[in-house]
Order: sequence, then structure tokens, then C-alpha cells
Amino acid sequence: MDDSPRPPAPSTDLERLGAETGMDLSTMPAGLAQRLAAIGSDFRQLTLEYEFALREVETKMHILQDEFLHLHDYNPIEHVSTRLKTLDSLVAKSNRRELPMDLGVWRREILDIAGTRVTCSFRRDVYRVFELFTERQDVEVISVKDYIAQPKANGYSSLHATVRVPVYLSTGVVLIPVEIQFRTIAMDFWASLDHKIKYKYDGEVPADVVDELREAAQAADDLDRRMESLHDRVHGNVRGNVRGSGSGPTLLV
Ligand code: 0O2
Repeated sequence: MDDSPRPPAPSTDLERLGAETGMDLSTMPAGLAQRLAAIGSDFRQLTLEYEFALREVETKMHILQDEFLHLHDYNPIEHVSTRLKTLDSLVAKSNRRELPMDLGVWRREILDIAGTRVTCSFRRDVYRVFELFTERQDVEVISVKDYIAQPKANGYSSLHATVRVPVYLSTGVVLIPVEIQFRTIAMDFWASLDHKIKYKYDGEVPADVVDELREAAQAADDLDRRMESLHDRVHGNVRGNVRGSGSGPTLLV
């Protein structure tokens, strides 16, 4: 048994929120910290609902994956991961957008509190999975940004969809927004390195590193095309039950 002394239980709303979120609220301006402590229990409710929404999306993705495997003997999804925005990054985003410290406003205005990342083998699978997922009746598409058709200037490439999914609580149904990023393994590899580099340089990335990252994005794009063409040569093009021509996304918004 572990006999080491336990830390004292949090006694104030501020301490409880700090313990739950891992945030050091003591370094915040007192007014802001008090405000956050006051919304503590509402924040816990919000977190719970968004967590349930992530589980809904993850389950739907796994069902899609299993069904595709069963029908076509092919798995278009490599990996599904989820994350909830931390309180720190919610506060930072709220400040950046000059929003008030108000959970109602955050629910309305910040649509990526819940995020899911779906990594697919090939670019065509990205659109395939996106279409199959968004054509479900219980998924409402709010917006779509296709950074694969039009990559960002730095080379970032992914298909983003913001959707709303129903979450069934004992008190009724709530519709929760979730941002889903669909990308290939190569795009994911690039994005995670880009993220680490930005973090290391605190956003001020040297120009030569930016240039090299852009070239690496081009190399990832070439690799995606070559691997897809190689796969088609060996296995043929597994289409599955997908709307459209397969040459690009059917953007719904
Ligand atoms: P995190 O920690 O991943 O959530 P908005 O979210 O509306 O304020 P924007 O840029 O209009 O801002 O939204 P967009 O383009 O849909 O991008 C949102 C998310 O996409 C980011 O979330 C990143 O996850 C990812 N992303 C966008 N651009 C880049 C990029 O250049 N490099 C990498 N690695 N990821 C990117 P967050 O909130 O920034 O971070």
C-alpha cells in the first residue's frame, strides 16, 4: 500500500477547478480566475456533453469502418482520435476572438471544443469516409473547409468538417458541434511535425524552416498520389457505396 501523504483535498471552487483541469489559476488575473471558478460546475456539465458527443462520433466512425471491412474487405480508416479543448486553450481562443467569459457564448461561437481526427490510408478514402459519415441523417453539417483541394500557404492539407450530433441525456437531447479533421497518414505526419515546430519556436518559425516545411508538404502530397496509384494497380479501386464521381468532395455547405 502507498503510505505517502496525499495532497489536501481542494477546498474552494478555484482549487477544485485547478485540480480538475490542471490549470495554474494562481497565475491568472484574480478577476478572471474568480469568474472561471464561478462557472466551474457549468463547465463540468459542458465538458461532459462534449465528451459524449466525441464518443458518438467515434462510435459512428468505428461502425462505418467495420461495415466497410465486412462489405468490401477493405478498411479505409487507419486511425480515429479525439480531444476536448483544454480550459487553457478555450480561454486563449476566447481572448483571441474577444469573446466574453461566458459558457453560453462559448457554446455558440467556439465550434471546435470537441475535435475528432480521422486518418485514412489514401486521399480518395478521406472523401469516401467524409461522404459516408456526413450523409447520415443524425449528422448535421455546419461547414466544410477543403484544405486538400486548396492547401494553406504553409502546405497544411486536410478536410475539415464541423458537424452537429445529437447527445441523449436524461434531461433531453442536446445538439453538440464537433470539428472533424479527415486526412491521410502522410498529411497527418506533416501536420504533427508542423505543430511541434510551431510550439518549439512559439509561432515565430524561421523562414528557412517554413520553406522546408512547404517542400515537405509537397513531398507528402507526391507520396500520397504515388501510393494511391500503386495501390490501385495492385488491388483496383475499391469504391464502396459513395455518392458523386469520386474525383473530389461533394461539399454540402
Ligand atoms: P488544436 O489544438 O489542434 O485544436 P478557428 O479554429 O476557426 O479559430 P481556423 O484556422 O479558421 O481557426 O480553423 P481551421 O482552419 O479549421 O483550423 C483549425 C484546426 O486545424 C487547428 O486547430 C489545427 O488543429 C488544424 N490546423 C489548421 N491549420 C494548421 C496548420 O497550419 N498546421 C497544423 N499542424 N494544424 C493546423 P487549433 O485550434 O489551432 O489547434
